[in-house]
Amino acid sequence: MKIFGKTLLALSLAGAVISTAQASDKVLHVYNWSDYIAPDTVENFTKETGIKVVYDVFDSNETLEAKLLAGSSGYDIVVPSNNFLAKQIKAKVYQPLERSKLPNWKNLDTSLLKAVSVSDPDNQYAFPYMWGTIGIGYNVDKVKAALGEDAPVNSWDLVFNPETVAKLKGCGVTFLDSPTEILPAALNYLGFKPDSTDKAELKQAEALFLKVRPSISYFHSSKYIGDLANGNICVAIGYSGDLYQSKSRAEEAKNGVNISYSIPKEGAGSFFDMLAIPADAKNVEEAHIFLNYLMKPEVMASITNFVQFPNGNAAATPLVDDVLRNDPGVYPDAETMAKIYTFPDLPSNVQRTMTRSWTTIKSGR
Ligand code: N2P
Repeated sequence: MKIFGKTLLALSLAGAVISTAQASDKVLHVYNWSDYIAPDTVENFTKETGIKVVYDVFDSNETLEAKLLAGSSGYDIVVPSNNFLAKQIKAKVYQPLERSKLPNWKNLDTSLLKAVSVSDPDNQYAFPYMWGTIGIGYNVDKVKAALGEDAPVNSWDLVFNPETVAKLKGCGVTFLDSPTEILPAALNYLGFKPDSTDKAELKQAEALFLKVRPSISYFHSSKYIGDLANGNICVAIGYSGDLYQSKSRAEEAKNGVNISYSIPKEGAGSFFDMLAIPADAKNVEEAHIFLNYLMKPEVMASITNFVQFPNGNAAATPLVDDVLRNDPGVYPDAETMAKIYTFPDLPSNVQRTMTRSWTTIKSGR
């Protein structure tokens, strides 16, 4: 009996070793936006599940889309924005999610799910990870020094009024390198609908950009976080949480750089980034385990607390730091919400027109 017991123990130990070895063979390839996860999320996931994660980053929907459309991206999880989703679903680049493997789905924000179902009926292929606004991040002291106490930091005048932005040229003004998110801001500033697809109106948005182009240092969608924090630039049109991260980095560095974020009074765009599994993913089981892990309220709240973007998980909200929850720049209140617009689904021909215009804008002629 004793021997039998020992044998059993030995057998089960061997079993344990084998299953750990198997677990550590499991791998998952994640392709997410840069600066969009907490520093310990992936490590904690691996500790809990034994699944190794190969984690790559991008900073534009266009980059992600090119990889997905080319096929064999090698990724098991990707994070497209909602306005790119409908077209990509039609192009069959995603596979339907298996809800039975996602018991934590119940934690998601149902009104947000409904809103994004415009691009993905019944939320078959994707669900919201994080969202945010596109507004103005600025160095409070440098902007004041250049434009005085009345600097229009709450208005797109700051960057679209040629005389105003010219005075900021010396300290550095940057924009996201994102035609589909930035051209709408110019359209909106000109009094057109931000989702206008009218060629003549888009031409006027391009003309506006060409006027302010000499005052713009660069177009890039992630570099500004560090540059604003270090004082290398003074105004960045960027993603809300990224600009808050820039502010946090400056505070941690104690370098005297004081950064603020504003959602301009004329209105601002909002984006919704969606978690999805490519149709040709190799590690579908692991992908579902990762998605379900991300839907845990405590996991999602810890990500929001670090990246400072609101998330799509209703159950996580009470766990988010009060300072963030009460900051309308992070979690827009009703008044702020009223001036926020969304980016609609993007037909390929409109996207092409915008991309062409963007090339002209960036080259400045
Ligand atoms: C993350 C940037 C937010 C993603 N760093 C914009 N879709």
